[in-house]
Amino acid sequence: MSLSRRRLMAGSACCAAVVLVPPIALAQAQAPAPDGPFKLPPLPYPANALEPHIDARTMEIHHDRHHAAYVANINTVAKDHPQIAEKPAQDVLAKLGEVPEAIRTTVRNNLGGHVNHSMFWQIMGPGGGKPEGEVAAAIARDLGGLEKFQNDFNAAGTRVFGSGWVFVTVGRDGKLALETRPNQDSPLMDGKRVLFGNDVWEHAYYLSYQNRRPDYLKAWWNVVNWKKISERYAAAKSGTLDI
Ligand code: MN3
Repeated sequence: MSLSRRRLMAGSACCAAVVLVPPIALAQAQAPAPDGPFKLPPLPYPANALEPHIDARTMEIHHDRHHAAYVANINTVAKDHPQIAEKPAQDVLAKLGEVPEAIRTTVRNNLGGHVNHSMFWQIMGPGGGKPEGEVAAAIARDLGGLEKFQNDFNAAGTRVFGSGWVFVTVGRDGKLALETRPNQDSPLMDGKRVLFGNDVWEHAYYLSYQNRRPDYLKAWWNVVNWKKISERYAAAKSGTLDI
């Protein structure tokens, strides 16, 4: 077993991803992910595309190191447990109890981290804008309208203690709900579908916002890709939304 693999495994057994890691661990995380069935999706825009709301360095570290580490960790597990790659990720997460106990926490943290971030890059983009059409109507119907919803979402994200996510879930009937999860947990673990969500781990905002998570949450709406969210909404209603 290589040194880098031992380090990654040790890291995954302890904590999903560390925000402040010693230089040697960062260097390891920069190495290409071990070959395996799980792939790091490229950012769908340049790392600086979300400035000034999310700075390029934050995006580079977040995608190229944090997300890459989740992918590397889950590929390492898949070498000895290939069955975790034989089903869609959302199905594995919905039935974590069927995953061998020895790897269950590693799968929860790293497959969870992989799907959460894969969704996250998709639903952001430069340009901002407002929800339209069915999504706007669903926000008005289920979440009290855009202004109330954004205030509630930001408040929920602020209340997450430590690391976690704030999500909007969507049912097959198009109904929306707001929920938060710790660490890299996901509503997928309850068989739900995620319309979109925001990462409130410190690594998502600390370089620009330091401890001011509420400022990050507020600014984040400027980089939400409502067109992509509309596509995800339509997919959810037709039963084809995966992660
Ligand atoms: Mn993150």
